[in-house]
Amino acid sequence: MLPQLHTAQILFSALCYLTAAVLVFLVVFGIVNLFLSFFRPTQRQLPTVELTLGLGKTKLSLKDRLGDLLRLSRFDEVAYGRLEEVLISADVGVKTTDFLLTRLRAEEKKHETLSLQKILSQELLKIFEHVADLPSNPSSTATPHVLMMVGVNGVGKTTSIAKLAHYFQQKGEKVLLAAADTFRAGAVNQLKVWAERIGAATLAQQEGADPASVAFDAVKSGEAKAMHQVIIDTAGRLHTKVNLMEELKKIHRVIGKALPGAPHEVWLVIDATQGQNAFQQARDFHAAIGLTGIVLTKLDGTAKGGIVIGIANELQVPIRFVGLGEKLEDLRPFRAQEFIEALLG
Ligand SMILES: Nc1nc2c(ncn2[C@@H]2O[C@H](COP(=O)(O)OP(=O)(O)O)[C@@H](O)[C@H]2O)c(=O)[nH]1
Ligand SMILES: [Mg+2]
Repeated sequence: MLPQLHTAQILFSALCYLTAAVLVFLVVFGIVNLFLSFFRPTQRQLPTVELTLGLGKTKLSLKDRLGDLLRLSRFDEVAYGRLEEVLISADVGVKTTDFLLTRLRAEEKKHETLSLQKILSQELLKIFEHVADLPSNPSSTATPHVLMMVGVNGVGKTTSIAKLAHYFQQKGEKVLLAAADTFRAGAVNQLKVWAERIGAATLAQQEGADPASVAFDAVKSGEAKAMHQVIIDTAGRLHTKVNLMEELKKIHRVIGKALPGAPHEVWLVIDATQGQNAFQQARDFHAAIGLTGIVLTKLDGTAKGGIVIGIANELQVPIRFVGLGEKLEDLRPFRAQEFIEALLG
């Protein structure tokens, strides 16, 4: 009886000590955490796995359509035929599909054991890396850094501008938005509402004002107020209308008069769901005013993201941001590696 009681007492005391130790640990952990929280930056950082997560929401995938082909390291003509079909159906474009197939045939001979998935990933990465460093960079040191956004109607220029402004503000930059879409009724107001929501400055004149004059004033104001970024919204215009493209060239010239060297970037916004038509827009805008970047929106609404491969390869214009939805956080910097992983799994 006695030894049993003794064991029970020992077990009970051990349990008490253990509970006390856990409690002490929790209290100390809580205090240390509270203390450390005073030193953590309050500014919210964008998550680094952003694009992977975002693309996870899309249907964007060549993997499903290529299936077992991706694992092969030797192909016959039937396999090449299937690959060609899949690349073209994903909006990669005929020219770039031909280019990729030629590259794959050459690489396949060189590497006996590499799978199609590996070789295709490498070739796609080469295309994106080649253009990534060509034009000036968004983190250019010019102050203010002037970014002009162009594109056809409804592709997502204005909303992308708001998302971009939000992105720059998250990095601690001061942003001024210029309402140079003075043509469409309600466009000035749409930009103002967005600016208010995210706490960015705006420069606007009345509807119908000369867009070049709005852009000029915005750049001057951005300079006077020591803004980091001046982002210029422009009216949507058909790439086939010569007079509208001339107006865009005028805005571009006038911005250069307000600040020599500006605009530092001209980004075309294209809608991924428009497929080859978006490619044609990129070609025409690039020829007319010289693009330094592409923003690809509505990737959440299509499985055909291949358009950016053709644009990077044939027009040599880098892809800067991708839009994956309508929320502020849904515009993410384009990262080639992650994009390719989302495509090929
Ligand atoms: N699903 C989705 N919708 C978008 C995206 N980007 C923009 N939109 C929507 O596209 C519509 C047109 O956008 P807007 O910025 O006014 O186009 P703009 O005429 O080029 O200025 C709006 O309803 C936006 O919310 C995106 O990445 N995904
Ligand atoms: Mg707009």
